[in-house]
Amino acid sequence: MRKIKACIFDLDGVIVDTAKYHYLAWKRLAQELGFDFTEEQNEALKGVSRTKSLEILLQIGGINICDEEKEKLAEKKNNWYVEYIKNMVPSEILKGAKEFLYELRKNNIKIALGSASKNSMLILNKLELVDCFDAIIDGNKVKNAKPDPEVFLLGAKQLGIPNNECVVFEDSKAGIEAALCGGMLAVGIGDKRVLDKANLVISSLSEMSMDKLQLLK
Ligand code: B16
Ligand code: MG
Repeated sequence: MRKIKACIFDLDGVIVDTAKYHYLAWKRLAQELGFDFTEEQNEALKGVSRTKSLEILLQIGGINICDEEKEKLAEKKNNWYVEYIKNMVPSEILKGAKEFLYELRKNNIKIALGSASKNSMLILNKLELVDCFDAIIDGNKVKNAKPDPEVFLLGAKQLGIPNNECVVFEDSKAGIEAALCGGMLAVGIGDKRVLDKANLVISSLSEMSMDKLQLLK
């Protein structure tokens, strides 16, 4: 049986729910552009890069603009989003996340962040979680978005652990695909029907333990 030596965590939807702040900022942008953007439509943006999220939003609004304009809009959205997340507090950490991170640390399991967000440092600082991670890989360090495995491969490399001894925790379908494609085990957080390819699906990190981790296959 393989022994798990490292865990790599997605941020949004696994450690914290920043999706609600992304939604507020995208909705504000949509309204400024003259159309509505529902919470249901926001589902398609989870785990997706900022640029790709804007493409989806513009498609919903039937808006066609040049790349330069797109860049301006993405920046505008991000400025609003940063304003919202500046007020985040540690009590917003999702159920069981901090406890599981501590348990891993106690058991000498290496820990990395593998997130698409370019704002991950700001978020981890607000949540007072920076010291929990041995490596932080985010949207500033990778070229290819999930389902490409780049973010997780870089995490494993930085931790110095072989890919097949790493477990990825993800809430998005694309993230699960990325982990499996990188030769890692994947634990889905959310709906079993959506994350059906994962090796295990749980509803929050409070369901995880060292025993469950080592029994994964
Ligand atoms: P930013 P994750 C992702 O974070 C979010 O789920 C996604 O909605 C967002 O568009 C993406 O980060 C980029 O975020 O605009 O802050 O760079 O789930 O990969 O932790
Ligand atoms: Mg996520």
